[in-house]
Amino acid sequence: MIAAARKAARTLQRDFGEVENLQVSIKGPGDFVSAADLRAEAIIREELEKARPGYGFLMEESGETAGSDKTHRWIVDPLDGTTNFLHSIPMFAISIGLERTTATGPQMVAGVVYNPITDEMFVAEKGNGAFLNSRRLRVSARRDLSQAVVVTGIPHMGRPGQEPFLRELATVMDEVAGVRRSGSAALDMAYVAAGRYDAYWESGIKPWDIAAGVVLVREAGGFVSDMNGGEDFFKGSVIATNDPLQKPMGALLKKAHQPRA
Ligand code: LIP
Repeated sequence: MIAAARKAARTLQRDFGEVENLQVSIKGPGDFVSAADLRAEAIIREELEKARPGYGFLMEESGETAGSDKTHRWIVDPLDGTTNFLHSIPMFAISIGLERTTATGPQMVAGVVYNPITDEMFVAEKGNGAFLNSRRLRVSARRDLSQAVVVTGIPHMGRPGQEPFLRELATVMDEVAGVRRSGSAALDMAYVAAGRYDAYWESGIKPWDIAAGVVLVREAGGFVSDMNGGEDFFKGSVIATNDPLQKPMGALLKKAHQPRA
């Protein structure tokens, strides 16, 4: 997984430099970034197929590919933070997650999130901890929302959920020390695992945006759930945080959607 991320990163680093030149072109870098995304995905698929023949794939650009091994599936976003990349904002990552299905159902068991520009390689394997460039990661120890800096995703033009999000933001911003928006869910999850953010929440998210981050946060001692505290975070809503803030954050987001008195 690390080798696949590093190999794809080499083309993304080169393409990122080219995008900066394209910002001033009339056509803009849109098509170029789409090509960069597809190139990175093809490299990752080739490397993972060599390493683990038969595993299935769920990839942002090429969708679902069933494998001969029905118990393993890669869940991959080759370029999470596409809009940042398009605007030469160096906050994007390659995200590779591995899902294993046993008698108890599917579970994420390994994850890699790599930002090629900062050279930050976040890795985790179930039961073996989470690491950033070989340094052990732990989620933050903050227990009080009033001291917490939280991160989220903001719906934009063409994305549903703007009204519910504004209710969530109005409720959360009144209780925390700060709200951030990075543009990469994979890095948001990695930063929660590293203790940089105290909590992350987002609705309308895709499995490939957060699959690797689920393992990072859990192996760093944190908790990942859907907005109702369940395991359905691949259905589009996610909260990732530490133990003390798990309940307060969930209650705050539930309060945001209660009818106003
Ligand atoms: C992005 C997510 C981000 C979300 C953006 C976008 P992409 O993924 O990582 O958190 O808010 O709207 O979906 O599209 O750059 O891979």
